[in-house]
Amino acid sequence: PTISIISVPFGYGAGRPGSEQGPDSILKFGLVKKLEQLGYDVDAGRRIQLPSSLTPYPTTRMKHVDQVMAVCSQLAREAASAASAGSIPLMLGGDHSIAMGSLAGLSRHYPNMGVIWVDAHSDLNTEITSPSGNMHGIPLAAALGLTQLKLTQILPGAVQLKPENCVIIGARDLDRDEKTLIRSRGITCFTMYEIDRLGIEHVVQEALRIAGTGTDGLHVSFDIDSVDPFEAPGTGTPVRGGLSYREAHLAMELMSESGLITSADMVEVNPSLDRNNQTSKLAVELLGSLFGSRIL
Ligand code: DIR
Ligand code: MN
Ligand code: MN
Ligand code: MN
Repeated sequence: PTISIISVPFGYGAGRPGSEQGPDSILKFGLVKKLEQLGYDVDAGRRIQLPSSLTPYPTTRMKHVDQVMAVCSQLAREAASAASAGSIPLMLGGDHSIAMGSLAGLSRHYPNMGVIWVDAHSDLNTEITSPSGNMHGIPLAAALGLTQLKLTQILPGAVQLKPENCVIIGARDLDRDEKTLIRSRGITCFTMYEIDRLGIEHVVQEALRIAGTGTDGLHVSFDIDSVDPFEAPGTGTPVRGGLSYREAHLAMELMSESGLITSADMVEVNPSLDRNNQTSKLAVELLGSLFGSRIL
């Protein structure tokens, strides 16, 4: 099998700079070699070009919305083309706003896709409810068709996610309107409370059942801030009480063993906030587990 790595060096969807350095850092710490050792053909040459209109000063309440749209449109085309070529698209962020591009593109190939969203946050704000104006807080809402911004504006022919095919894992910092939305739309959300009580194995198996049954593809969108800041300090919005090192790996190992995963994002790695490149190295290891690396 082939993995197509798509680098998306864009960080203006986050509140602070640095995640645009994520892709190069993850690649520098050996992702391609690791995936090749696991037996994949790796196509690592795809890189999204940034819009020339990039200015660090936001001009709208939702910050840098035009730039996010431009990056996501390009990414959507790359992801769609990689998926139709039969390979596994792996998007390296960048901040989490880029997932709107991933999902727009992938949904054209997998119109009934499931998504497992591993994140400290639920990314279910809208242009109306967002307290920060940061675009990385809205991608899951956008994919579900709950924002003014629609996936079809990113890529014609894109298909919205169905709430019953979407599962959040690792949440522990939800805004008020996000909580309301999770309840009203019936989105499955395994917060850290459920992980503590049920165990990560049970939670991930349930997530695979919910998002992987009756769907035609399964995308993992992995925000590195899902992992506890003790292990993953290099991220823009760290929240205490996250996944342990082994919980994160076991989640990836179980998703790998399911054989259901057809694409993934690894986002919010911010090398400028990291300690000894610990977070970039963790991202490489976790992607190894997602694509078949085993202890024994
Ligand atoms: C917050 C933070 N809910 C917002 N979101 C983050 O800005 O909408 N997502 N950091 O990863
Ligand atoms: Mn996120
Ligand atoms: Mn997050
Ligand atoms: Mn059960």
